[in-house]
Amino acid sequence: MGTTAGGNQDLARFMAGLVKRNPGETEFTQAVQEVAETVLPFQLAHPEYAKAQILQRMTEPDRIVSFRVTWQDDQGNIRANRAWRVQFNNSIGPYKGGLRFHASVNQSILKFLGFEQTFKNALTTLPMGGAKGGANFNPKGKSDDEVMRFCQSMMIELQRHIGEDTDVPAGDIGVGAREISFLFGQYKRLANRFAGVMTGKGLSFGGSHVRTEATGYGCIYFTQNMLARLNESLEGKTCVVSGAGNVALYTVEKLLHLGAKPVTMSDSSGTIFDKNGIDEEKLAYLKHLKLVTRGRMSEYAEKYDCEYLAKKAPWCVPCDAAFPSATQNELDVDDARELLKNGCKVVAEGANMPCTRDATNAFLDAKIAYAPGKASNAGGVSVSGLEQSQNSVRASWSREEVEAKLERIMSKIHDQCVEMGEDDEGHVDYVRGANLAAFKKVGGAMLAYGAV
Ligand code: NDP
Ligand code: 2IT
Repeated sequence: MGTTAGGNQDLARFMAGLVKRNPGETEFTQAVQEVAETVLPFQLAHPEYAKAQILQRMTEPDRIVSFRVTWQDDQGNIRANRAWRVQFNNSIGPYKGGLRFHASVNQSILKFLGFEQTFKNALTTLPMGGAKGGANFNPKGKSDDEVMRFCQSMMIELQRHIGEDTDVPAGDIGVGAREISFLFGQYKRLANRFAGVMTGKGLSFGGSHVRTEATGYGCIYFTQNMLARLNESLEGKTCVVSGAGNVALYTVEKLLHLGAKPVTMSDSSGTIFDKNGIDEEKLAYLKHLKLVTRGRMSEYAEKYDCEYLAKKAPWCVPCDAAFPSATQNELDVDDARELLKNGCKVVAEGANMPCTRDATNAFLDAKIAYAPGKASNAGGVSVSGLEQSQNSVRASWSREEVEAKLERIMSKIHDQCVEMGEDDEGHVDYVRGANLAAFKKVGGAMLAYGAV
């Protein structure tokens, strides 16, 4: 928020330099712009940060490893994909962040995700730096054997760059329990050591209870915290959720625990709108559909005879609360206006940067309870951090213990946002709060290290 003419000029200059250094990287530029709008004025008002060029340094990854992954498909054809690990910032702990497998993956997307991850991880209160990786490999329609061969080939290179005190990857879009198992099994074989170098592992080989559920559950815990400040709750609220993957499924599950009424979910082909609400039995069907048979949401619409909005997102459905949980830029300014017009009062991002910049601004201007992903979806990486702790001391904490810790962490993330984002009238700008709290933490460590 460059409130002065001078502030706006500084921001414009800063962004022009960034765009020039990162040509064509629109997602990365977008993520930095959102942070710079709040953080640059803060840096300029604090000469020690300005002198040390903290924001400038934080927008340049420590390193990017880019490599080819060659594998063989079931027909015997040789296939080649491009993969990356973006190690963004390890000022407050080893690099940490997921791996994404999707046809759209490129360096710009992984840089935006690694940059955001640095801020998110700082908010968790756990000692984790920020990173992201992945490949332009499309797992859709591939057999288990093909996915296994791809993962094993990818790890041949990735294993050189990761380690429990160096960089600890996990899952993201297209990388779930199956992929993590193939990747970790290959690491263990290549390195001849069993160590906590990845999170999201199976329970019998070093995984943590509640990691699978953590992002969705955490997003709803965060929402509960926002609503509690307003003397409100989720009970009885109509909720729209996008996506049908790991984050969306457990967002719906926690909404049901709290007596809310989720009415939509979606995939890249369309949205199901179930007026009667997605209940526990329908959710069990969905988990099987998405995680076992890897089917499409249209199958749900047929089975339960509900409305199917082909090629559409859920944002036209009237609701009290919205949880975008699929992918970046899935909700634009027209969608935001429609949600607001229909009375939506709460938006919590399960995905990373699902709202375009204009959509975010529409929510901020309307002063609804709006949580940016780096705060509200931090539950996943938080339980990853707890998995790392358990691996370090070779312990396995109970489900109750991990869930209680997750709930406490989400509450602490919320409180940091309030501390840095509350205005004189008591309204909280969670974007501002999250950006400033994280910047102070990571930037403070960088200041202490001097010019390195
Ligand atoms: P999954 O792969 O489990 O599910 C992704 C879902 O989003 C699928 O339903 C998919 O539909 C849909 N989707 C993906 N890309 C697109 C697209 N381009 N257009 C429309 N729909 C799309 O991923 P996750 O649930 O793990 O991740 C969802 C979001 O949450 C991502 O932004 C991720 O970065 C973020 N996140 C994930 C965390 C985690 O722990 N897993 C933690 C924090 C954030 P389809 O099957 O048709 O592709
Ligand atoms: O975006 C994210 O926070 C994740 N995909 C989870 C990262 C992790 O290391 O658990």
